[in-house]
Formats: sequence, structure tokens, C-alpha cells
Amino acid sequence: MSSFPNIKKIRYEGPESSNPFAFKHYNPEEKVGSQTMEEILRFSVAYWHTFTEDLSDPFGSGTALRPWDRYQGLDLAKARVEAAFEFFEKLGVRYFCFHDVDIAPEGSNLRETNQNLDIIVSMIKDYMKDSKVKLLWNTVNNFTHPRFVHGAASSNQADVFAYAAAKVKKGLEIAKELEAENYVFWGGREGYETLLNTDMKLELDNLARFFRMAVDYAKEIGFEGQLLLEPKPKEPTTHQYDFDAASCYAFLQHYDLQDDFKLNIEANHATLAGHTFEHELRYARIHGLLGSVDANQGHPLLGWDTDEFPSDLYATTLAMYEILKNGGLKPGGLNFDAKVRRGSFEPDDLFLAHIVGMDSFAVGLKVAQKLIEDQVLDGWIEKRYESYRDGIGKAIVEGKTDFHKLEEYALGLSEIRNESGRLEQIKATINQYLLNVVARK
Ligand code: XUL
Ligand code: CO
Repeated sequence: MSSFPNIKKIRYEGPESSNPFAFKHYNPEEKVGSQTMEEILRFSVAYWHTFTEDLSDPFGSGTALRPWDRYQGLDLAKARVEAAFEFFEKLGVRYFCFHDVDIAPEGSNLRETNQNLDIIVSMIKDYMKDSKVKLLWNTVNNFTHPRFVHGAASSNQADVFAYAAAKVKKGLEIAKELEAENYVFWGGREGYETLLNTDMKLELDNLARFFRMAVDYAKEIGFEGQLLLEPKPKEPTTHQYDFDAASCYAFLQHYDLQDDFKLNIEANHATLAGHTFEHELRYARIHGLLGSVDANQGHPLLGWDTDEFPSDLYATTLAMYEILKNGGLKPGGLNFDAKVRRGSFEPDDLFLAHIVGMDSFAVGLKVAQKLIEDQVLDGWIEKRYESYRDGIGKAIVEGKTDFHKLEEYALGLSEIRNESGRLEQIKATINQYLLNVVARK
């Protein structure tokens, strides 16, 4: 039985279309540079926000109206799989992502939970065989259940560490079984509330031990997908260990894990860390760490993880600029770790939300491609740093100088001439590119 009987296949109708259930900019077959939009953007649906989420918030219960909610337990899990594949097909998205608890109910013990997972994983595998949909990544939820109250791999309780390891072991087996292209570790409760009762050194060492065992197990079972850490600075703990891209990089290097992991950068996590989305993408990219993206946006007036669907064209443009400069994300992708607002509780809203997200990234892609082709930002940047191309600047970047020589040089300077950074002009140029792309029929 259809979960979305009123919805037909979502198609590209172009910028003039007034059909809300059509793409205005995302045209999967359209080439941007040498690849199609579908190949570059690699959109993914997040199972938890789209099929499991009930839209409750700390002040109110769930509002979501979902046709599958008339079922319970394993029947509910199966109805969700059926709905999910109908949704992927109608939306035309080729990837999805899930946590273990999103797809199957937890049993009364770990063995029972794993049995439930096996039933649903084999059902998902059958659906995948009959469709072009692939698993971008899976992960396990080691944060919701009360046993994870003090963390998982960073818990003070060794039994919890063991339980968390068993769940990740199963998660990696599922990744292998469903041929996931990546596997994600988001810190969940890997962090602390206060140092007053925390052994930070032991917790960090244990976290690294946990990751090392995960790498070893992935190799043991022949899982070849990319392992990803997802930085987030806070929520649910006051201080998450995987704070941002830079702290993840320091952690990975310190524990000699840098060759085994890349990062899954999430827009709302970037802004929670006091960074822009593009800052985190750039930092990851220039260190060879940009693996995948959780595409969403925060609310500028709210200080928490609101996980809104992306609609800010300026942000998607700057994000796609980094992604194109990275040579794309493959085997990663753009996963909509985003939820409809509590007031958008009808099933149709799930489609409308993904449409705005996909169209926003399609616009961002087209503008970013043009900015790169025309060397707009590269041109500005090249000019701005030209002092390093010869003379003293060249000596600095080539390591051919020292403090003695620099002092001698500085003493001989009669004036230092700086030039305007022309930021307002650059912003005007970006607006011009954006408006031209959006207006193009
Ligand atoms: C939490 C978050 C997670 C991860 C996967 O803020 O982003 O959904 O993406 O565990
Ligand atoms: Co995320």
C-alpha cells in the first residue's frame, strides 16, 4: 500500500514552474562541468528525520502524521522500509543513511536487537536489489538509551564501552552486508559535562582505542567503505570531544588514526562551533579530510541544533565551491540530516522539504561552478597574495630566510603599502553570479 498516494514522481520543470512538487533547479541529467548534477551532488535521505522522527521537541509531543504509524514493533519497522523506498523512488534520490535504531526496534537484550536488525537488513537488501538506491552510510546510535548516560566509548563504565563496541561491530557488519560506501561515527555522548568528575585523558585514550578496534574490525571483515568522524561541538554533552574539524584532526594525528578516517562535515554543527559551514569544509579540504557532508542549516537566532533543510543559497554556493574544489565528495555525498519543522507535520512536507534542499544545492552548484570557471575568487586571492611570488615573500615561502635577514629587510623599509581587500565588491560580484544563475531559464 502506498504511503504517499498523492505524490507522483518529482520531476525537473525549470525555474518558471509553479508546481510545488517539481524541481526548479535540480535537473539530475544536466551537466555542470564534466559531470551530471546527480553524479556531483549525491543526495541522501536521512532515515531518522524522514521515517522515524515524530517532531516532538523539549516542550511538546510529536506532531508528525505518518501513514506507517498505525503499526508497531517489527511491523512498523517493515512499513517504514516500504515507505522509504517509495519515497526514494518518487524523489529520485539514490542514497540513504540510517542509525541501527532507526530501522529496527531494540529488543530486550543485545541478541534480540541484533535479530531484529537482521530481519530488517535483509528486507532492505531485497529492496535495494530492485532499485538503484544505495547506502551512503550507516552508523549506530550509542547515545539515546539510558545505558549511555555517561557516554559510550568515553563512558566511565567499562561495561558500556563493551556494549558500545558490540553495537559498532554489528554496524560494520551491516555496512558490509549492504555495501555502504561509508560508515559514520558521530560522538553522541562522547564528551563531558564537567571536569569535576571526569578523567579526560583516560576518556580520550579510550575513544582512540575504540576507533583503532573499529578500524581493525572493518579490515578483518573486508569492509572497504570510508570511515568518517562527524564533528560537533556541543549537544548533548556540554563539551563534545569531536568539537570541530581542527580538533578532530589533532585527535586523529595524536593517536595515529589520520590515515583511517575522513570527516563528515555538518552545516549546523559548524555554526554551533562558532564557524561558518564553509570554514569547516575548507579546513577539512585543505587537510585532505573532506569525506562527506550532512546538509542542513541552523537558525541564526537559535543557539541549538535545529537541523533545518537548506534554503540559504549563499551558504549552498560557498559550500559547493569547497566541494567542487575538493574534486567532489565521492564516496561521500550530501546527506540531508535535516527535519521538517514541527508545524510541517503532513507527509507531503517531507517531499517539499527535500525539494527545497535539493534545489538550493543545485543552485549552489551552478553558481560555484561558474565562479570557479571564471576564476572569480581565485583571481582576487591570487592578486591579494602576490607579494609572496617574488622578492622577500618568495624567500619566506621557500624557506630561504630567517629572522636576521627579515630584520635587515624590515629596517630598510621606508613605507609599507597595503591595498584594499575589496570585500564589498567581491560580495556584489557573488550576488551578480547568483542572480544570473537563478534568473537563467
Ligand atoms: C546529531 C547528528 C547525527 C549524526 C549521525 O547532531 O548529526 O544525526 O549525523 O549520528
Ligand atoms: Co549529522
